[in-house]
Amino acid sequence: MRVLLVSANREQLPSPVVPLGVLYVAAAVRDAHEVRVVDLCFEDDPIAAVREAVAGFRPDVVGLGLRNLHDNTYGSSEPLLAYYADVAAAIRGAAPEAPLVLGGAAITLRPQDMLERLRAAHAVVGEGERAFRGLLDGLARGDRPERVIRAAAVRRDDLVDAEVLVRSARPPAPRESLDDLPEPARDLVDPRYFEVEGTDNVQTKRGCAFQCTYCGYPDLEGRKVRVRSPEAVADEMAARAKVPGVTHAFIVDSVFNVPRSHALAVCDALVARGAPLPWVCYVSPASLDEEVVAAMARAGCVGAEIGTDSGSPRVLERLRKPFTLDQVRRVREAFRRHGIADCHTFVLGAEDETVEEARATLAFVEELDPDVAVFVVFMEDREEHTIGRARHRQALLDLLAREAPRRPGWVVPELSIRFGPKVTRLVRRERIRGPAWVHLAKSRRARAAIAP
Ligand code: B12
Ligand code: SF4
Repeated sequence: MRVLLVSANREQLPSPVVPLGVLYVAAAVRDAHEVRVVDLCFEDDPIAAVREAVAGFRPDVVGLGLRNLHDNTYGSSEPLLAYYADVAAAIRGAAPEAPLVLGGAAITLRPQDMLERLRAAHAVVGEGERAFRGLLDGLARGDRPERVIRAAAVRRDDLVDAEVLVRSARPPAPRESLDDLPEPARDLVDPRYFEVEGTDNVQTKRGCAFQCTYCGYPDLEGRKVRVRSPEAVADEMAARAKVPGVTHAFIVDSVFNVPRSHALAVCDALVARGAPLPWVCYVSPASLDEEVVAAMARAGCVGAEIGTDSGSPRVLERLRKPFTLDQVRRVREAFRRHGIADCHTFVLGAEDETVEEARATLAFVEELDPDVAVFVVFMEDREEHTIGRARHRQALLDLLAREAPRRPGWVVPELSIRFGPKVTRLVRRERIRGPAWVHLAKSRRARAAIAP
């Protein structure tokens, strides 16, 4: 069958992101089906581009990859959903006979209303490789597959009784090793990603075993951690380093440093290949010690993003974060010693946090003095906007508006403080490559070093 995969994401901040999931899915099906990818990220007229791609290829099936429900401000998802609906309508209009299959993080997080709203034939919830392949093979045989296809790693109670879920008699697919998956179809990537910014993405594992209350990552990848062979990861990094324009890698794991033994093994394998690319990753202060930080530095890590979330022990506990503030302090010191830039994200207004606790978070950030601190004011997806809630949010934003501008490493995307198209244009004009926040961190450190 002819299969067109469409990556709808057009978000350019903090940087354009290579559609790794779509490329994994493309690789998993192209031995049996003819596959094309159309990426709308850099298209001036995405609707015209998708119509043209459909008309030129005449696909039997169209897979629509949807990544983000939110932008960086975590405000309303309405504008994105309206855009996705336009893309879906354009596809349906140009190929009315071809089943439209939705996939990607946005679908896994909200499968049912996305199916309805985008009037699609199917939705793949969770990892797409086996599920989409099974769906295509079924369609090719003339089967009538379920409307929602759930990947084996995803266990979501709310989906079990979902109206749209036509139960399957088939048992879930057996768990395969991640090493059995073909490498992402990088020959199909739009080269403009590496002209603009230079960061490619690599995955070393899937899953997160922690249970922070608000976090959807375990829903996306499962709670059981499955790892790739460290050698395969290092080979992939070494190969990416040879691609013109690729200057950095982002390790997209939910948490790079857990399990600890795997993180150390990946670092060793990278060192054995001469630390081929500078890279950035997400870490958790839980079980992150000096030995791991030193190994990361040797292996080429230049930046670590940390979901520290709060400076209030009570709020951390409420969020079920698996670490203490003392662990955060120790990790900060270790990164400083080993020359890895750190970027901590703080979420104000989550759970029943009081304004006093929000202030305690700001005081903690001041004491911690990370290279970069990003602040987000929490908003539930489709949260009901009561007047009280709106006032509380506004009070937190006012607090940040007063405090953040005079602290050099503080970033507030929602208030465009050290974030936004203007900052990005400046960074690109200077021909700075790799994640912009790492450069903000470096320049802060350099200024601190020469300060009297
Ligand atoms: C790494 C990461 C980043 C990095 C990316 C770095 C890089 N160069 O790649 C950075 C920090 C830059 C980033 C930024 C943002 N991110 Co982010 N990010 C992630 C993370 C942790 C991993 C994404 C990833 O690469 N996964 C690996 C690939 C292989 O998985 P995948 O894309 O999900 O694809 C699989 C399935 O979804 C499915 N699939 C995918 N496409 C398709 C298509 C079809 C047809 C089918 C059938 C299946 C299918 O199969 C794939 C293979 O199994 C996820 C959370 C998570 N654990 O998934 C959040 C996540 C994707 N990000 C999210 C968001 C919101 C953002 C930002 C808007 C805000 C922010 N700062 O976090 C920006 C937007 C950036 C942009 N330009 O789009 C959200 C998106 C959903 C939502 N809530 O809106 C997520 C899910 C986290 C969350 N908060 O819930 N992000
Ligand atoms: S450790 Fe990170 S990825 Fe895992 S549940 Fe907590 S916030 Fe989510």
